[in-house]
Amino acid sequence: MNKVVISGSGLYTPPYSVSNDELVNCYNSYVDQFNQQNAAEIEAGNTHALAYSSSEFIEKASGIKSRYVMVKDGILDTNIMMPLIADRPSESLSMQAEMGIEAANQALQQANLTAEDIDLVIVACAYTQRAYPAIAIEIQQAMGTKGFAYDMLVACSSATFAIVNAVNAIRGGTANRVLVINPELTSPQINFRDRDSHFIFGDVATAVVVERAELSTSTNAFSVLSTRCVTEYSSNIRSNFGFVNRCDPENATTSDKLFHQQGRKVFKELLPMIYQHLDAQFTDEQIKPEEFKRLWLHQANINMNLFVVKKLLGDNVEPTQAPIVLDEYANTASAGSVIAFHKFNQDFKTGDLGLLCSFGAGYSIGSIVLEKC
Ligand code: CO8
Repeated sequence: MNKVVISGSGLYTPPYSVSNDELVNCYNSYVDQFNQQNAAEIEAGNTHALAYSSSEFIEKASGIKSRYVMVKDGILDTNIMMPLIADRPSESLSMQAEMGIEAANQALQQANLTAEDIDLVIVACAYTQRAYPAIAIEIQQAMGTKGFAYDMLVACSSATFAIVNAVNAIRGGTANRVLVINPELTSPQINFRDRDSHFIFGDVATAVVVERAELSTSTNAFSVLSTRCVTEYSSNIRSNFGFVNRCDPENATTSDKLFHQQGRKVFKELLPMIYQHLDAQFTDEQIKPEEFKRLWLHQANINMNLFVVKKLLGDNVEPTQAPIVLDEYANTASAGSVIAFHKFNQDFKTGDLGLLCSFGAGYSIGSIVLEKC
């Protein structure tokens, strides 16, 4: 079987940042507006008054301080509360292709490769902005990569599952060098009028090059030692957005067509799954958790990450062992663990071990053990 390495990574950070205070000010103005407009119904007990959001709650409950967005116009306008993203003509590059190419070029540069060296592109993210033609094929055309390309969606585990697909394609001989790209354009799916979730997500794009070890000339390559994926159906993180929505016009834009979740339940149900999943993988691979120099974990909630890390490594964990990026980027769906990997791997020496791990909707968990070459 071909040995496989991750030989480069890239990160595209969108141009606009939105702070918790900006978001909360807008949300609270909307609450005042709603409660005023519905005063009679609220008084009569037919409608619940909306409660204020707060930056203190957001930071304490999630660890998020700000997020990036591709388009800020509209998000902070109480009458709009969504990014105003204009339709582009079919001949123009799509927004997700544009974001993905920026990250992909960085990953190629780090891997010491050019686009023609790539024979498979996988675009993996929580949403693609259209069903077809695949964003990956659009990127293939725009960058000039060879071979074939496809899109895949597994919510927050899209990036790790796609890396596993890339590894298997190389091991099986259907590709030699794969670009895995995660253009996470989440802001159009955020319900900015929902207090429970208006603060959670941000936009970003990440990319990694996965290639046959013997072909790699990268000076910063990581050998893939072990991969593992698991899924278990749950509706606790859900969006009912889809191509059938228009067939029921009355319900086509109801709030269930945007991201929504039972955050507490997710917390309680997913954490034991993550721990059991990793424990089984480490046992099978005969690796002790303390042998990892770093855990590049999914970035949904700081308290969730602290729980996983403490369970694996004990109470005396240094912040550098499991870096947090969600304070600046918020939850970027599947890109979070790849951002952490990209930003925090330069101090690795030959033989150092790291774990890339995602967890989220589905439920889904993907984990990859990496060793610095
Ligand atoms: N401001 C002030 N108070 C608030 C707010 C707010 N914004 N929101 C809730 N509260 C209140 C609640 O009403 C509640 O009040 P009370 O006790 O009176 O009922 C109190 O604060 C506590 O509420 P919670 O119990 O809900 O608060 P938590 O401590 O559980 O924190 C979190 C909420 C942050 C949502 C937390 O539960 C969490 O992060 N859970 C993990 C969820 C998770 O990991 N989800 C993964 C989702 S991402 C994913 O899988 C990818 C999907 C695809 C991408 C989608 C792109 C859009």
